[in-house]
Amino acid sequence: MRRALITGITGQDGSYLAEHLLERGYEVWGLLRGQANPYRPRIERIASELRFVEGDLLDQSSLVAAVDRVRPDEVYNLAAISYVPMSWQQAELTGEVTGMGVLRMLEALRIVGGLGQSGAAPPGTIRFYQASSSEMFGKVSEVPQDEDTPPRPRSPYGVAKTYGHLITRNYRESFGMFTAAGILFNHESPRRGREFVTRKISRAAARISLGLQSGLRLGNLDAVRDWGFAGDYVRAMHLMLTQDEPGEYVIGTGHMHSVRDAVRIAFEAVDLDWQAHVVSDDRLVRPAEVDLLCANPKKARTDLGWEPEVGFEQLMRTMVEADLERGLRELRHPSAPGDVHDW
Ligand code: NDP
Ligand code: GDR
Repeated sequence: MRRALITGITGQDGSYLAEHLLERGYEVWGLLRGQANPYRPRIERIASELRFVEGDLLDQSSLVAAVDRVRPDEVYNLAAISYVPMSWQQAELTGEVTGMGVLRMLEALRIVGGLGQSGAAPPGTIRFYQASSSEMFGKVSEVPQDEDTPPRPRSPYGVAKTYGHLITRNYRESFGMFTAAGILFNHESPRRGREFVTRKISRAAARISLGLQSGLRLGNLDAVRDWGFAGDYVRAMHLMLTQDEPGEYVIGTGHMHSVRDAVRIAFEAVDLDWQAHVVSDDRLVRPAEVDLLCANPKKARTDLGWEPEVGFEQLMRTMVEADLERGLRELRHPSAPGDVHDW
C-alpha cells in the first residue's frame, strides 16, 4: 500500500485529492496545524479513513517530525496562504508560508531521507508535488501560457509561489530529488472558499434568489481566467507523481472567461437579471491586477494523458445548485453554521 502525506488537507484541493488517493488504495495522511484541529468540514465525510499528523509550514522541526513519523512515498504540498488579496495585507506571512514553507518541506524530506550535507538522493525516495500557480505568470507577455512562459508575478502571493516553484526545481537539479510542480490555473468547486470570486458569485446568486441576500459587490468584472473543476485537477497532481521522471506541468482548460461571464451564468441559473443585483466597487479592485490568464495544457495532455472533464458553464451551475441547497438549509435551520455537513 502506498502512503501519501498531504499538507493543506483541510482545503479545497486537499479534500478532493484525499478522496482520489483513498479510492486508489492509498494510506492517506494529512498534516494539521493548530491546537485543536482534529478535522474540518471538507474532510469530515472521509475523516475516519484518514490519518493525521501535526505540523505547520512555519515550523521546520514539526515538518521533520511529521515526515519521520509518516515515512510517506509521496508528499503533496498544497498548504499555503492562497487568497491573493490577503497577500498584500500580510505579505511577510505569505512569504513565510507560501514561499519559505516549500523550502522547509523540501528540507524535511532531505533530512529524513538521510541525505545529510552533500549526497544525491537515493533512488526510490519520497516523491514531492508542489502546488505552483498560474498567478506566477502575472502580467503576461504571451497567450496562452505554458511551462516556459517567464514569471512576472503581480502580488506577494505570486512572488512567494514563484520562489516555491523555483526552489522545487532547484532541489531536483541540486540533489536529484523527485520533485514535480503543477502550474495550476484557477480551479473551483462547491467546496471553494467563499472569498474566491466564483464561489462568492454562486453563493450570492443562490442567496439573492432565496431572499437571503440583497445584492453583490464585486471588484474587476473584466478580469479573465481559465477556470476548471478542482476534482479534475487533483487527478493531474497524482499523475505527475506516477511518471518515471519528475517535471513541471501547466494544468488548465485552455478556455477563457471573464468574471462578468461567471456572473451571467450564475444568475441565469436562478432566473435573475444580474445587472439588477451586481455592482462593481473600486474598493475591491486589487493594487496590481492579473488581467488575463489562459493555459496551454499540451504537455499534460501528451505526457500525462490528462484531460479536464467539466466545462465552465457546468461548473458554475453545479456551484449555484450546491449553494441553493445550503441556502434552503439555512432557511430551515437559521442558527446552523452555513457550510458544515454539506461537503
Ligand atoms: P485552500 O485555501 O482551500 O487551502 C489552503 C490549505 O493550507 C488549508 O488546508 C490550510 O489549513 C493550509 N495552511 C495554511 N497555512 C498553513 C500553515 N502555516 N501550515 C500548514 N498548513 C497551512 O487552497 P486550495 O485548496 O484552493 O489550493 C491548494 C494549493 O494550491 C494552495 O497552495 C494554492 O495556493 C494552490 N493553488 C490553488 C489554485 C486554485 O485555483 N484553487 C490554483 C493554483 C494553485 P487550515 O485549514 O489549517 O487553515
Ligand atoms: P485568483 O482568484 O486571485 O485568480 O487566485 P480569485 O477568485 O480571488 O480572483 C479571480 C479574479 O476575479 C477578480 N474579482 C474578484 N475576486 C475576488 N476574490 N472577489 C471579488 O469580489 C472580485 N471581483 C473581481 C479578481 O480581481 C481576479 O482577477 C486563485 C487562488 O486560488 C490562488 O491561490 C491560485 O493560485 C490562483 O487562483 C490560480
